Amino acid sequence: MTEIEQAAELIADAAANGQPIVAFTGAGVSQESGVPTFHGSNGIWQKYDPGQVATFDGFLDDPALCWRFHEELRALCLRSRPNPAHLALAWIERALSTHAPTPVVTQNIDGLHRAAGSTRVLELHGSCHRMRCIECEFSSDEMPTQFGVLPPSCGECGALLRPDVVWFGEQLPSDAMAEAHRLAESAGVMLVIGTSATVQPAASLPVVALRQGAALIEVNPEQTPLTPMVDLSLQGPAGTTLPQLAEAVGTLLNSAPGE
Ligand code: BV8
Ligand code: ZN
Repeated sequence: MTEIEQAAELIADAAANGQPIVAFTGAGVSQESGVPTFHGSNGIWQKYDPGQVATFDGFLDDPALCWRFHEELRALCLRSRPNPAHLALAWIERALSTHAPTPVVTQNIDGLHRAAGSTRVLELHGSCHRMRCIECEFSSDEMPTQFGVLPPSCGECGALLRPDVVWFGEQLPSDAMAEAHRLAESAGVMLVIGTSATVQPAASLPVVALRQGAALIEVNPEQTPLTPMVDLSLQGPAGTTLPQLAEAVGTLLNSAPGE
């Protein structure tokens, strides 16, 4: 049995027991959509210092530079389309919809999982398609294709607007993190896709799943700190591997008795 077939078996067994199949994703799942990863050779951090553009202090120090970084990233995301990896996860959600929940917990801010049709997506690090005021409650996901002036100011109170993403040193949205923790606690299988598993506290979720007995399947062309701990390591690009996995799951579902 190939590793893809073994992975499909783990998913089908968990689904048969109604246990959630949780996809935990990082920048690698969007790499084949043209959104560069953070730590890769063409990673975003090669061009920008995260201390300057992905911390609140850096934002206050130079809000225009911070907005230029996020606007460059948002323009890339607006030009990007979901790739076969995103589409395969959305397909698996539909195929298993009568068996088990298949939520996506993502570190990505590009919005591509929802664009691919996934309906249960937890964005732990926010979204580049949303902005909020640093002073009042104003927040909006209606952002212009391009701002006339950077940094933009709040129409309600005049204070600075910021991208609604989680910067280093900032707390993750407590409701999303609590829900993600609950999912990791109850997962039958966790698919760990396209993440270097280095940024905390998100990177602790696969360990939470492992500790309670979930089967871990990693999808990544490279090894990560998680690789020695996972049940199956599918070493390849998500855009190739996940469609193969979806097809193997489909074959099992169709051959299941009473289907
Ligand atoms: C917090 C939005 C505390 C930003 C992001 C010192 C000072 C301050 C903080 C810390 C510190 N030391 C540690 C910390 C904690 C810090 C942290 O973990 N730092 C790391 C670097 C050590 N974490 C934080 O600061 C977090 N907050 O701790 O707050 C606190 C607590 C309570 C109360 C108040 C405060 C906040 C972390 C969130 C930061 N924001 N994104 C923006 O866009 O502006 S993080 C950003 O980088 C991403 O969201 C993502 O999470 C991370 C990169 O990770 P990946 O997604 O894994 O991407 P990466 O490039 O690393 O890997 C890509 C992978 O894909 C690779 O493995 C590659 O092989 C693979 N791949 C490539 N191609 C493919 C592929 N896989 C499949 N298919 C392919 N085709
Ligand atoms: Zn305001």
